[in-house]
Order: sequence, then C-alpha cells, then structure tokens
Amino acid sequence: MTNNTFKPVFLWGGAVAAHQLEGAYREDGKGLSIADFLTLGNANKPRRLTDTIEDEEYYPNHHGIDFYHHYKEDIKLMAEMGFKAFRTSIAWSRIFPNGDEDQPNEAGLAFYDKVFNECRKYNIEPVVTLSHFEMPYHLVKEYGGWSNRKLIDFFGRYAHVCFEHYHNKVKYWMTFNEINNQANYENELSVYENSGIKYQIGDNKEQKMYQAAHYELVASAQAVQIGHAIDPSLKIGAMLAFCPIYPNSPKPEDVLFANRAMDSRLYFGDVQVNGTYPNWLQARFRNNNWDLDITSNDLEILQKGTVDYIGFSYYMSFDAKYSDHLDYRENKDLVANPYVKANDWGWQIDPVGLRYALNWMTTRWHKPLFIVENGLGAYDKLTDDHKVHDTYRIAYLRNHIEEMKKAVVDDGVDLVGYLPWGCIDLVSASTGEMKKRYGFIYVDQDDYGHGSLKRYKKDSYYWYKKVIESNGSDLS
Ligand code: BGP
Repeated sequence: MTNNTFKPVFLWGGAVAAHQLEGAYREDGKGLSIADFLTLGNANKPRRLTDTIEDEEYYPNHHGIDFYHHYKEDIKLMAEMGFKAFRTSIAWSRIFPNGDEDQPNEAGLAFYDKVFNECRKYNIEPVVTLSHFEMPYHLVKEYGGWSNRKLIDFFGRYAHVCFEHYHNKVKYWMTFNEINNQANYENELSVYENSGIKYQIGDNKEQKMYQAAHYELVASAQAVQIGHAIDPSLKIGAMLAFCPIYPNSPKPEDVLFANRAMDSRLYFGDVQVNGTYPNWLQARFRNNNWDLDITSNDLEILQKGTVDYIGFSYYMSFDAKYSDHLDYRENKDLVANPYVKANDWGWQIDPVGLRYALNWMTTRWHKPLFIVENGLGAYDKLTDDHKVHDTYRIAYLRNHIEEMKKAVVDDGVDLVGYLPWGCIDLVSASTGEMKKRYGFIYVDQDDYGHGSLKRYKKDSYYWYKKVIESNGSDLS
C-alpha cells in the first residue's frame, strides 16, 4: 500500500458525544436532558430511566469525564495524535435548556464556540451531531418526546440557531445519531435515547416507533434545508448504526428474512437519501391499517431535504434465523455467529463486516460515506507506571482499517474519513460504565466517578498517531 491509499485530505480522528463526556450537567444554564435520568448499569443490568433524579442512584452522565473543564487539554492531546477531525455533539439542552424557548442560551453557545475554536487552532475539522441521545427532558415530560409533531418545530429552531451560529467553524454536520436504533422497538433504552418515548401499557410499540421516527425524519430533512439555505457549503449527513445482518444459512427463508431485517433497520437511510419511504414499508403501513400522521407537506420536505453523505457507526454484525415470520425482532431472531468472536459485552467482532457495510451502502445509496464510530469496548488496566498496554484494541482497529482500505482501494468506495469511537475514555451509552473503555487516552475515573481524572496515553495512542502520520499505510 502507498500513501495514496486514502484521499490526501482523509479525515482521520475520533468521536465522542456531549452527554458522555462533558459533565457540568447544570452549568451555565444547561437544562436537564434525557441522559441525566439514566442510572449506572452494566453488561447484565440495564440502565434505569428514572422519572426524577433519585438521591440513592448514581447518574454517570452528570459528570462524564469533565470535558467541560478539560477540553483544552483533551483537544491538545488529540492534536498531538495528529487528528484531522473531531466528532462531538452539541447538547441541545445547553442551547435550549427546555427545548421550547424562543431564544437560545448564550452561555451554551459560547461553550461550543470555545470548543470549535480550540479545534480550529490545531486545524482539526469539527464534525458535529445535532442530537445524540440527549434531548431536553422537558420535551419528554411536557410533550411526550418525538411522539409529538411539535418537536419538528423545536428541533428546527435549534438546528437553525446552530447552523447560523457555527457555520463558519463547522462544515460537517449530522442530524440524529443512530436514528435507526429505535427500529429495535422492544428495547426500552434505544427508544428512549432516540425519541424520548416511554411506552405505556397497551401501546402498539411498532406503530408508535414509526410515527416518532417519521417526525424525526421530517425534522432531519427540514434541518438539511435550513442548513443549506444558511450556507450551501455545509455537508449535512445522516447517521446510522450499521450492523450487517447475515442469513443464518443459505436456506431461502433465512436469506429473505435477513434481507428484510436489514431493510427494517436501514429504511431510515432510504428515506434520508431517496426522500421517500420504500415500497415494502408503505405496504406494511397500509396492510396494518396504521393511520400514521404523514402529510403531503411532510413528503415534500423529505424529498427536498435529502442528505449529503452517510455517517455511520460500525461495531459488530448480526446473524438472523428465520422462524415463521418476516417480522424481524432483534431480541428474538438473532443467533451467535460461530465464525466471529465477541467482546466482553457480547458485541460480535467482525472486520470483514465493515467492508460489507461500505459496499452495501455504496451500492444502495451512491453517497459519500463517513465512518464516524468504530472501536472496541474493553477493560483496560493502568499499570503502576501509568501505561495501558491495549494490544487488543490495536488489533481490533488494525483489522478494521485493513478492511476499510480494501473497500476504498479494491472496491472504489467513496470514504470521507475514519473517526473511532470514544477516542478518549468516556461514559458508555448502553451501560453507563466507565470501565467499558474505547479510548486512545485513558481517563483515571471509575464507574462511580472516583479518580483523579488525569489523562494518560495508552499504547494505542502512539500506534494511531503513526497510522495518521502515514495516512493509513503504516498499520504495524
Ligand atoms: C453507539 C453510540 C455511542 C456510543 C457507542 C458505543 O451506539 O452512538 O454513543 O456509546 O455506541 O456504545 P457503548 O457506549 O454502549 O459501548
């Protein structure tokens, strides 16, 4: 491989999200977000979504890793690694503490000015998600989250303020993080993180999910139009969680089923790229007599607000087995794939699946792709001399970058960049743990927020620095 493998301006870097690292959850006028109501869980114990902040519970997102006060030090460390891009999100509740105000909170805007200025100082391109599992809690309590059409306007106002305020500093945007996670509508946490919805007894969960997702898709398309009107040079993308779903066998029913499972997880991308709902889903709405609130004006917005690129996360692949229906349920229809290993949280590690993902999306959507999350959550050990020998993480990333290279060089995929997740250790979204670490930079803090918060470079830090310096040609 030569240095010409990736584009000369290939965006190597890393990714985080506001609620998982900023902390300072009540500072400078920030309102409460849904993440502030998520307790600590672990691999076997789900996080609770509490209605109030309970005294006896620990809420890890309140503290994050205190990036709010360490951002200069942290961005400097990323700059030293050679980062060309840094993905973070804006906490909606810093800008609109309740979500339904007319005017933004200036102190919130000022914080991200400082963060983006700091990135620009080192020629780091900020890549920004507008909504990453952190909508204002008030919108959940008062409006029922995204089950309410009013949120389209609230989100539009928020997006408008962000594009207007930051468009000279931020060129790459994404609307909703992993908008398609809610396709797994039996998973309480996924639905809550995406849409701020808590199901009530008697709800038709699937129908309710499609309705909320529709409002979000309209809000996303509207945001694309708002952003382009403010500054046509902005690149505004979708953000999907991509987990290839393989058929369990060549049995035709398994193949058809896996195909439908992929469609049902990824139709969000079809709508965001093509501006229309796919036929199978329109038929599903019709055949179930679901009277969804989808207006002709909505359909026009969807058509006019198609995305510029697809950002996606890639961690693992799935294996689906047909039983007696085409109705894919993530909690019932998946089996372990004997050809791949899993990490300590059961996430199946499959580098080849990344090449599959890049090709699948290219063939389907013909858009530039951007890997905005990838990585290995693992238990790390800080040695007495403050080192972390994370050879397992280096191996994971190396194997994935090799497959990414094949997709670019051999398959001609148009790839913008690579931003591994949790480039600095942070709070896990699914479990709230600190000990599920992804970073190149170790943060001295345990699951309960104890520790010095000191930052230490892991072995992977030096390795990734070399990868970036060589534009991906030196993976040794
Ligand atoms: C994605 C989310 C991130 C992140 C990552 C790793 O689903 O976009 O917010 O946390 O997964 O997941 P976890 O933190 O649960 O290990």
